[in-house]
Amino acid sequence: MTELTRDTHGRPAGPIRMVHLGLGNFTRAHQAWYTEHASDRDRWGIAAFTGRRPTVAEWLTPQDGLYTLITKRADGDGFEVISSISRVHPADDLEALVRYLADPDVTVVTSTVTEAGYWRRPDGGLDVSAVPVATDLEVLATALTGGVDPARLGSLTLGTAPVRLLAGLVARATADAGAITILPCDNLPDNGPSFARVVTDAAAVAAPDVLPWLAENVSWATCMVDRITPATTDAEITAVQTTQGYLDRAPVPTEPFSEWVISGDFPAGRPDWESAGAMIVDDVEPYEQRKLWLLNGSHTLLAYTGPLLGVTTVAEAIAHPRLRDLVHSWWEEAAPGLRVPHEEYTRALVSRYENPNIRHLLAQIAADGSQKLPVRIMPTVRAWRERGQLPRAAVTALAAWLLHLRGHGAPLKDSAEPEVRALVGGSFVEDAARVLGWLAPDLRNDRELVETIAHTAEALVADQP
Ligand code: CS2
Repeated sequence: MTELTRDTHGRPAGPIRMVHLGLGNFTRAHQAWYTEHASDRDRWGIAAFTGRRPTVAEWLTPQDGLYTLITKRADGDGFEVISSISRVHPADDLEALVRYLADPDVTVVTSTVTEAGYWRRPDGGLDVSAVPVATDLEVLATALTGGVDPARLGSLTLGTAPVRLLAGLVARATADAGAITILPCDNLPDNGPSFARVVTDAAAVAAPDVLPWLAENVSWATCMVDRITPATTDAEITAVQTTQGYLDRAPVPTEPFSEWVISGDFPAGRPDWESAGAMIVDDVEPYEQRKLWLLNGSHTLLAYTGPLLGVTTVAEAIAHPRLRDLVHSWWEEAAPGLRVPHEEYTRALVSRYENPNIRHLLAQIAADGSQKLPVRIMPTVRAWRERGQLPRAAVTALAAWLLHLRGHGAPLKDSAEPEVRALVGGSFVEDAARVLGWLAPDLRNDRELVETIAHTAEALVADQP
């Protein structure tokens, strides 16, 4: 079996001009794919840093950063070798991050650090009381006393994305390497300003001298990203071996649909992503809300209701009459708050969900509900409660999450785990009050809502087959 390397496959590695933080399957199906298809792709190589686990660096480094993207169409698979990632580093390779960011040729940083990776307080500021954040701030502040020494910066151990990025930006300021744009790609409303806020808060504590440089040289762009990308299984590794004749340790399965809507300034340049189909707009919010509420919201709804009915994938869920009706009810509840048309979008969503060739596990989507429900479901709940109405499908999502916390469905996997697990364990009404108070402190005294969540949870349990 041949190996996948640049001697035999793909394009030569492009010069590193972009850094990505948090390399996962999604980035490899999305931002790296857009860069691969940009008209000026040979001029833009990506240096990618993994998320918490370094495994993808271990898989991709022997493959010179190459991997196979498998586009899973309803009628079969398409295979493509993606060459846009020039180097992969474990997340904790701060020496490499500092070196790249101090290089004037590197002008864009993209990131997918997950919702939890921003370390935000409910008001959006950096949660400086969280131990990993406080530790990082202390380490960085101490290293900076007496001036910036890039070698010393690179030798630090920092665990949180905002402080790591800040260390890189401090090195860039010291090297006077010029303007750079940070483009976060997480499923968060206003991801650019959100990331800007936590990194600036970190700077105010650990590196206040760099604040004027940050304000002048760093642009924070915002974007909406979309491509359903399940986790890799052995089936994909085998499919590449049998159809392509080489060994790829980490191919990525994805759907044919893809969307990227970006706004912001790139004064020092960026790849020609429009030529690959990205949309550049003045205001991302309408697209972001449509995607977060209709797609991610329905995903979250299914992630907790599906398992109660014995359903494990999105395709099975959308084929289940009760769950399908629930999704349509949710779309009717969320849509009135949108500023862009949704009919065609939801029609397309149904066929994306029905794709028989995509095995998207509800358990994968169920992770980190504490971060997802507030941005996907709660804006609709809030809008309806302001009018004194009860959005039944949204309430069902909240009730089903409550049951998930109580141990129904897939095992709980949540970055706020000890806290959210402790929300349940009393009566349904007590649990509902705590869950609601945690997700939306402004609604905590809404008795009617609390009781409806509790009754819905009880009914869901009673209805289980
Ligand atoms: C999903 C998303 O896991 C999840 O929470 O809702 O990963 C979703 O598949 C992507 O945002 C699609 O673009």
